[in-house]
Amino acid sequence: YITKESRQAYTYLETQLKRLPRNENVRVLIVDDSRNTRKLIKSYLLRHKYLIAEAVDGVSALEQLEQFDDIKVIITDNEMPNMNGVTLTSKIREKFNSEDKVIIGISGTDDNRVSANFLKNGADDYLRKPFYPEEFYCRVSQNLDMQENIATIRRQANSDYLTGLPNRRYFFEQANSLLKRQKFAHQVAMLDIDHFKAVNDNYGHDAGDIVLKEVSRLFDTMFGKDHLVARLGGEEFAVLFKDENHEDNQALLEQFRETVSQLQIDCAGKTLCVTISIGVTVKDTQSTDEVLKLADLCLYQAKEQGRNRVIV
Ligand code: GH3
Ligand code: MG
Ligand code: MG
Ligand code: MG
Ligand code: MG
Repeated sequence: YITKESRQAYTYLETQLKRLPRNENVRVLIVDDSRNTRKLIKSYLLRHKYLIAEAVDGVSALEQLEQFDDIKVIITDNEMPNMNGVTLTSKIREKFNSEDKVIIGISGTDDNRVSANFLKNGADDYLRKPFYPEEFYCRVSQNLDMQENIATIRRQANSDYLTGLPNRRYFFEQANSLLKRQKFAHQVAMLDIDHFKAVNDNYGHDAGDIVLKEVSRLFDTMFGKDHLVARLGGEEFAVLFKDENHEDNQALLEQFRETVSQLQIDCAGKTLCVTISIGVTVKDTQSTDEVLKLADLCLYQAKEQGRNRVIV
């Protein structure tokens, strides 16, 4: 027999659960040698639709992390056979920072040094057993919020607002580290839309923005998956090729140039056409600046020779 109140309470719970759809993709690893503690934490988490993985000690926790790459949170006890929680925490931190994996230490001890040890070794938070479910949920979801906020800020810092492409900052950061450990001479191309100022002058800045977005989308589709691409600024783009197939890449750039020249871009009832010039260089160097300068020299020649062409 279901009372009106219990039905209301149930409906309320259902709505609460529906408001937490994010949890459905978040896997939490519960590490504790006590079967009862694991069971309790698991019941809390399942109620909020988290995915679960379990481990009985630090060693099996590391195995679970290998097996499930969707684990975002690790809740770990300290005192366990084989490997304790503090050691597990420091081992996880050798590979992953808080952006990748949130670690929450738990322990039944009233020794304050345990919480200090957890935090010193890279845990994000600590909970004393036994804990109230409300506090438990808050700690887990607040740490996840933090993780998500950092990811958002990082995404924003690395991408260009107008086109969504990686920005100059990201390009230099990635190119620097790629060129530092390069095993072969990388090919780099600079691209610049021809007479772009005229697009703005003739059709307005908004039309210019639409052209930039359209060209960027095509650029990203053709090169973004396999190579490092960016909008360096204005109507200038760059791609650093991650493979050694120089001739194939050149052919791809030629194909891109051709496709851009055939684009019919729809801007408030008008159809716009643009062309793009491309400079390509191959240089065994560790300096992103230097390789871009060389590509820019080729780009300059492409402009000099009449635009809408690829110069190597
Ligand atoms: P060239 O063929 O020699 O490259 O000529 P250009 O007109 O493309 O080159 P120029 O450097 O003279 O002009 C680039 C223009 O790009 C000027 C600037 O107003 C415009 N621009 C830069 N960023 C943006 C943007 O985000 N949106 C729009 N609409 N225009 C932009
Ligand atoms: Mg224990
Ligand atoms: Mg330019
Ligand atoms: Mg220019
Ligand atoms: Mg230009």
